[in-house]
Amino acid sequence: MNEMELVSVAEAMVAEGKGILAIDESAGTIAKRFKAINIESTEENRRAYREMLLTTAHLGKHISGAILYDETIRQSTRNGVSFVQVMQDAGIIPGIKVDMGAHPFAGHPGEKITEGLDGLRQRLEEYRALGARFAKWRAVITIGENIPTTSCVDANAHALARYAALCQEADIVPIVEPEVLMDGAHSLDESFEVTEATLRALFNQLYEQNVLLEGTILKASMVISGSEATHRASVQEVAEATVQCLLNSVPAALGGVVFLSGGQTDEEATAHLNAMNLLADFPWALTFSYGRALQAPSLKVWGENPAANVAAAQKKLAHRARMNGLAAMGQYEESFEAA
Ligand code: 5MM
Repeated sequence: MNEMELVSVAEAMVAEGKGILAIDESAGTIAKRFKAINIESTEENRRAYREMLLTTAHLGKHISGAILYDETIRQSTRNGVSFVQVMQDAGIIPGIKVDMGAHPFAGHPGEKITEGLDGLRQRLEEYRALGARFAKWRAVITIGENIPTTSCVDANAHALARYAALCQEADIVPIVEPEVLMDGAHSLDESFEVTEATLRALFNQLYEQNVLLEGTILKASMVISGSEATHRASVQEVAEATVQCLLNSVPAALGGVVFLSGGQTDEEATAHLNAMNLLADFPWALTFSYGRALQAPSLKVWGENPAANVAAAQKKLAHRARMNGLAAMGQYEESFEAA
């Protein structure tokens, strides 16, 4: 394990004013996104869409790294330049999703366990040779009646730590993502309680399994009201609760914190990140690793006419990257959206 390299890659991933572009949708998820815009999910359409995103001019100004999917890391532009090369030329660190998805957790109705540890050591070796310098593994925690159970939280935390240790052995920075889903009618307080318990379980396991925290990035969900809650917490309440939850449960030694957007609108996700960064100085950088909240406007425009709208779609992505880059420094203002 090259500790110096792990720490320097982790630092670069959360460099000031930059965050991560999550474009690691698995085959099923990208098909769902494409269906919503009436685009068929063929390999060529997926390649063309990801080429549009990755070749956006000056993307590296606000994007430090991008998380790819197994298919995408092997793809190239129409002109034959590999996506990894495009990213390296733009100063964007290539990352890779290595989990094999969240599956029903046996004996625990309504809960999920993420799979993908079998053969992971060999897959990481291959991804490193292909150019990946960081990886991602997502666990899914659902809030509902009598869930999450401690066994679900602990089993996912254990798997996340096993994955993280294997990544570091291969000189790949692990992003650990224990997503507490926004789906449901739960309150901000319930979200706080579950997120705190999940993070505590995760960091216990990372400690138990000798994971170098300085060479690890946490991808956290914000502490937020459920999407069907009757009372939705304000931007300020979400920011304060999220920061308090992290301060309660995340060691200062960690390499950095990036957030997922989890179904928030793009502007909501930016406003929340900005409000957090206005609160105080933290032991870690707080930035973004959004999927939907970075891609949504761009995907919509591209889907209207993939052949003709490349430049217009890239403009949308560049705008959201800039807005979130500013939010990562607490310098975002709603009025910038119109500019
Ligand atoms: C881009 O979506 C990622 C992959 O999801 P699947 O494995 O379900 O296809 C997802 O892990 C994503 O990286 C995070 O959830 C963050 O994305 P959002 O849209 O929540 O910001």
